[in-house]
Parts: sequence; C-alpha cells; structure tokens
Amino acid sequence: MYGGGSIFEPVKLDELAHEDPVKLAEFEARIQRGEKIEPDDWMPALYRKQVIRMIEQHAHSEIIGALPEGTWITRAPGFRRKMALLAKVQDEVGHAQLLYSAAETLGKTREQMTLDLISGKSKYSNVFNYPTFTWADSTVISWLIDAGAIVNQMANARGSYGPYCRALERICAEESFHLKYGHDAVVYLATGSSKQRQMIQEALNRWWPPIMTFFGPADKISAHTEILMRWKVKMATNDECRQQFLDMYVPKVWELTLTLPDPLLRKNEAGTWEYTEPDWEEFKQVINGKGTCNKERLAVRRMAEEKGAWVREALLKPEATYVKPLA
Ligand code: BYC
Repeated sequence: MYGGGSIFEPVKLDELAHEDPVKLAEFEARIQRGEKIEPDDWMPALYRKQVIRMIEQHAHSEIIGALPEGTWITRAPGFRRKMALLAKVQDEVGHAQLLYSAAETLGKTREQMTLDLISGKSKYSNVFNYPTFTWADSTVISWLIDAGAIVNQMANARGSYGPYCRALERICAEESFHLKYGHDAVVYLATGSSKQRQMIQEALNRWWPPIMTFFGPADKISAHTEILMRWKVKMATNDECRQQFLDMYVPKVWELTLTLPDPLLRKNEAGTWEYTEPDWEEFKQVINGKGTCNKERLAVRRMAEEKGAWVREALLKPEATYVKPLA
C-alpha cells in the first residue's frame, strides 16, 4: 500500500525519521494498548497532520452535505417531512461545529479550515458534488449516505484520538435518527404509486455509483489507510466499511423489490460482496473540483461566509454593537 501504484498522493513516511525514536515507540505502544491520545499529549507531527486532515475533511463534508438535502426543505412533501428534513439538515451543520472544534484542538484554526474549504484546497466527501434532481434523491441521501456514514463512524469512534472519538459518538446517535427518517421516506415512495416507485428507482440508479465510492478508494490504491490503521485513527479499511454497508443495506433495498444498477453485484460463497469496480479516475476528478456541482457548492459556502462576516465580527467584539441606552 502506501500509495504504491496508487493514483493518489502517497503518504511521506520519511517524516517519521525526524521524530524522537523513544517517544515514537512509547506513543505507538499507548495506541496498541488502546489508550486515547489527547490534545496535549506528545504525538508525531505526521499523526497531527493526518488527524487534522481527516477531521477537517469530515467537518467540511457535513457542512457541504447539508446543501443537496437543504434545497429540498421548502419542497418536501408535507409539513411533517419539512420539519424532519429541517431538523436533519440542522443536525448536519451541528456535526460540522463539533468536528471543527475537534480539529482545532490540534492547532489548525477554524478560520484557516474555512478558507481552505472555500478556496478549494481542502477536500470534502465526493458524494455531495452530485445533484438532487428530485425529492427521491434527497431521501436516498438521508437513508443510504447516512447509513454509510454510520458504518464508517461507528468504527472510527473506537479510534485513538479522544476529541474525534467523542464527537463521533454524539454524531452517530443523531445519524441513527436520520437513517430512520430516510428509510421511512424511501419505503413510502417504494410502496406508493407507480410514479413514486419510478422516482425512487431512478434516484437509486443515479446515487448508487457515488454511494459505492463514499467509503474511499479500494484498499489497494488507498494512500492513507495503512498508516491510519496502524495509528488506530481508522478502525476499519475502506473496503471493510464498503463490505459491511453492502451486507447491511443491499438486502434492505432488494426487500423493497427495488434494483441496484450493477449487474455484478452479488454475495459470493465466501460471504464477500462482488461488484463492478468503481471508476476511481472519475472519483479523483470529482474530489479535485471537477464534479457536476463542486463550483455551485463552494459558491454557496463562500456566499454564506461573506454574508455572515458581520455576525462573526459582532460576536468577537460585542462592544462594537452595543448601543448606549438613552439617558
Ligand atoms: N470523498 O487514502 P484514502 C455525512 C480522498 S458526511 C472525498 O483512502 P483516507 C453526511 C482522501 O481524502 C460524513 N475525498 O483516504 C453529511 C485522499 O485525498 P488527500 C463524511 C475522499 O483518509 C450531510 C484520497 O482520496 N464522512 O455523512 O485514508 C448529509 C485517498 O483516499 C473520499 C467522513 O468524512 C471521499 N469519499 O480514507 C448527509 C468520514 N475518500 O487527503 C450525510 C471521515 C477518500 O490525500 N473520513 N478521499 O488529498 C474517513 O473515514 C476517511 O477520510 C475516508 C478516506 C474513508 C473518507
């Protein structure tokens, strides 16, 4: 692994040679014992860099991920669904808050993270660069993207970096409500009129390829998995999460007599899911700014940042907005 033959930038492990070998060995022994690493503990610079990268990308994914579903709040069918979707989207933004705070404990400021997002320097989950054409697209996100997120996050909540794990525990509890809401909305369409069934089937067809890539590239081409597993930041590889997701959710999709657009998808005799290998070159393009909606997503985030500037300024300097009462 370590990027050998990978289309992704390999991790530069030679950085570890600059670390104090005794401290490095003790750090790795702590991780092996299952201890949590806390912000003030000694850690190799590469661990700090990797954990910031991962938590920051996760935070950006939550905040950008609020957009494709957010556009459906005003058009959600019925008041009950509007309320539920509004609450879900609000939760996602709250998850970003928790995660930005967790990343800040490692020394990168929230302002810098925001700048890196809106300038296109930082990544966020590929799936949010696809459009939500219909209400059904939004229900597929709420069910299956949230399901995928839970699989990944439940594993990593047992990981080594204390603040990230604690944030993930809280996030998973909320995501489990999202999952139920999403499942309910999908079942409603799948058991509805022929038009509703057609809508949900078409949304599944559109979303299946992005969902398959949500867990990251195949282990054999992943750049960071090996070092992150060694340091227990990731507690399952990308392929392990993908397999667990397929095992839990493909049967649920099939139960609804819906189909998935992959003729090779099946569980083999060894219990492993086989599938058509996702197009990792296309994935790379999407995560590097060339997906259908990248520009639009970042433009919305940039606008929010600009329009909110006065609020942040007022919060930081409350005296600037204080109006003296009339005598
Ligand atoms: N999208 O070496 P790899 C949610 C990048 S939001 C974009 O395997 P790693 C929700 C990767 O960064 C929850 N980029 O990476 C919100 C790397 O590029 P760099 C989102 C991806 O870190 C609102 C390169 O590809 N969940 O649920 O070992 C509404 C090579 O990859 C992706 C998280 O963020 C991707 N999918 O593993 C609804 C979980 N995959 O940095 C729902 C936290 C890979 O070298 N993150 N890349 O330029 C992780 O668990 C890991 O970072 C990943 C990737 C499994 C995603």
